Amino acid sequence: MTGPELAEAGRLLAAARRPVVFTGAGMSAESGVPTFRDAQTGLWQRYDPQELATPAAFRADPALVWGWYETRRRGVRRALPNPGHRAVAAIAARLPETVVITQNVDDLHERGGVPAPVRLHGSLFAPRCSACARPAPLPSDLPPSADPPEPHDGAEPHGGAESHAPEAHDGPLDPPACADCGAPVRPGVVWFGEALPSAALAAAVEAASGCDLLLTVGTSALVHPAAEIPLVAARLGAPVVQVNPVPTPLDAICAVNLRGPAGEVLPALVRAAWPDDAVG
Ligand code: BJW
Ligand code: ZN
Repeated sequence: MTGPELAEAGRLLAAARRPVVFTGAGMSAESGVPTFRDAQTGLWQRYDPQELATPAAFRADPALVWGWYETRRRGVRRALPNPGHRAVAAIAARLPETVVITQNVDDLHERGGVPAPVRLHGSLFAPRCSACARPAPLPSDLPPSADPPEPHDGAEPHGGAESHAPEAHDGPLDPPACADCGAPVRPGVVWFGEALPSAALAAAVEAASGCDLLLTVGTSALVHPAAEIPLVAARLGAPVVQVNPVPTPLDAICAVNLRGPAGEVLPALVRAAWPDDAVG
């Protein structure tokens, strides 16, 4: 990231009235939540998505899949929003028509100050029946070995370098049974081959169609249809600014590529847009 690129992105953000912030796993990487496709640390380097993130995988071995997601959910519970999440909240506070669209299944945007992001791929915190779709309660986070989240005073919001990756995979765990029909409860996320929630997808397309800036953060832009959201905005003339340490397929359509980690670049971008504000 160079000074002129940051300054140009800051100008675009300061001029925007209806920005969309579109986020992927890299948004939460500095909170210690692993991405999917990064070399060394990505989940798909260690786990086969076909065995864990498809409807067929759940049918074949519900305990394997449920246990893996429970381990990840507990990891996310221990993670904290990082300065990038706070910067997104600062943008939304400054520009009330901001729409935050996330592919992430964690709750770090909410805890970072964005109460209702548009969720394209569901949530780790919204399990439902695999047969009748009735929402199911979250399992208790006990046993007592689970560390409680650190109290957070807002002064040092970084989740820290500590990884909350499912290193110590707790192993298979039978899912609870639905209180209505008795079928196994499943994670409330979108697996490969499943349709995205139609209301969320429609809201995302509408926001991207009407935005005057799209800021894409921490996504490899390889998974469809979510990856088409920045393309919709670009096609209709909105500038696209990308925050990512490495190139992605979106580079070519971006007005500005800010190469760097979200937790550093986004606060710098907010400062560049509104130098007189005490944010970031
Ligand atoms: C940092 C950073 C830092 C690191 N700061 N940045 C068109 C073409 C080809 C294929 C398809 C197509 N249309 C559909 C498909 C099939 C498939 C698909 O896209 N496959 C491709 C992978 C080839 N799509 C689907 O199956 C979708 N469903 C569908 O199309 O249904 C059709 C249908 C219609 C009607 C009825 C029925 C069916 C569903 C996709 C669901 C994706 N689910 C997952 C798992 C969610 C649950 C879970 O968490 O386990 O969603 S997969 C995974 O990928 C997860 C993510 O949300 C998603 C995107 O990943 P993301 O966020 O981009 O992460 P990474 O790891 O890929 O990238 C991280 C980035 O961060 C990198 O660029 C880093 O450099 C960067 N980074 N540190 C900033 N500090
Ligand atoms: Zn049921």
